[in-house]
Amino acid sequence: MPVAVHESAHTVKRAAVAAALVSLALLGTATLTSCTRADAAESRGSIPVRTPSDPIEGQEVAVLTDAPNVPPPITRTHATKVIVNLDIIEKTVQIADSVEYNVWTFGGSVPGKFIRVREGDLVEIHLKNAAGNTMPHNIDLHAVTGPGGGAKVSMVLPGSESIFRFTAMNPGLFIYHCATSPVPMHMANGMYGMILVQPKDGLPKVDREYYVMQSEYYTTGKFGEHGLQTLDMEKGIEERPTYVVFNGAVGAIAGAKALQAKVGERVRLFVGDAGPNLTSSFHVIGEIFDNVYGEGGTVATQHNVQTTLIPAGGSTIVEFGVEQPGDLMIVDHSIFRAFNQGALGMIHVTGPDNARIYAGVKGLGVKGE
Ligand SMILES: [Cu+2]
Repeated sequence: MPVAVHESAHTVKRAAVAAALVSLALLGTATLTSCTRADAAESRGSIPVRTPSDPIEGQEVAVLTDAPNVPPPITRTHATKVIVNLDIIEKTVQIADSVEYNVWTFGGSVPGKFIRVREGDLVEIHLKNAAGNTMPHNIDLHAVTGPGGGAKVSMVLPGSESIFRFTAMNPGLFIYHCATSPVPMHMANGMYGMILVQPKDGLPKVDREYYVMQSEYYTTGKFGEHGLQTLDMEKGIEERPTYVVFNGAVGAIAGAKALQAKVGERVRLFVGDAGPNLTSSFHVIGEIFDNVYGEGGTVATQHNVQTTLIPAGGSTIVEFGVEQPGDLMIVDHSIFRAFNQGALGMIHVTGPDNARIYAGVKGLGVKGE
């Protein structure tokens, strides 16, 4: 009997423990499940099927800029019709010291014009192919919702013009490029640029905005070989660029052409990677990105970043406060590209030195040593 009582008590105790464990487990599961669902829902966001509904008030001609300049922020609070006049120009430019190349351009330089519109705008692209040009061209803007991103309806022969419209429904920083066959050839020859679809509520105020675009040239001659160079398709296919550059040429944003900033300012870089092949490990030596809008989207997805990846055919937006004077080097941190292929730019920062932030104490590079 005592044994039976004991067993019975033990059984009851065991059952109670089991019940408690089960309820704890259930509670845990319920908590976990609800957390997971809430977090997942938040991280996924909603998936809108968009319909343009903002009334289009008036019309304006887009201000277009050459790199490294960016059109001023849009301050209007309504949607409008924006006319974008893009002239395709084939010309010979210098891509390095004594190295020339026959580029095909959107607006006369590589990279092409920077376009800035507002989310909800009705954008009308007027694409003119100059009479003296040799090739048909078109445009695929990654900001377009529709087949080919505009390429299907924008093909234009030398001496004529194509016009097409789209509503800029998704905000963000987008690449555009020529998509005429053979597409890699048109892109390798310089046919790319960027369009910012500014979110309706704008971007945080900064002191300076710059347009920086990485891309590659595949030339028949070696890096630095003088004279007029032509496209080496084999190198392109093998993804062996001769040049990797910012803003279309070696030194385009270095030395006397360096980007400028002052201590105490906030800087935003709109950075694109036209490829045609390479992903960029984008880095600014001596600076840390306070905000990175990953892949050119509209959410600051990360803070305090050293190097950010930019896919070919993609972009990123980086923002940082400038705290210390000196030259900040812009590089693709796949570092042979920076020091042997041209992927080197510069931000020249002026202003008061702050030894609390940065100071040499002893060594070869220290003044007075
Ligand atoms: Cu083209």
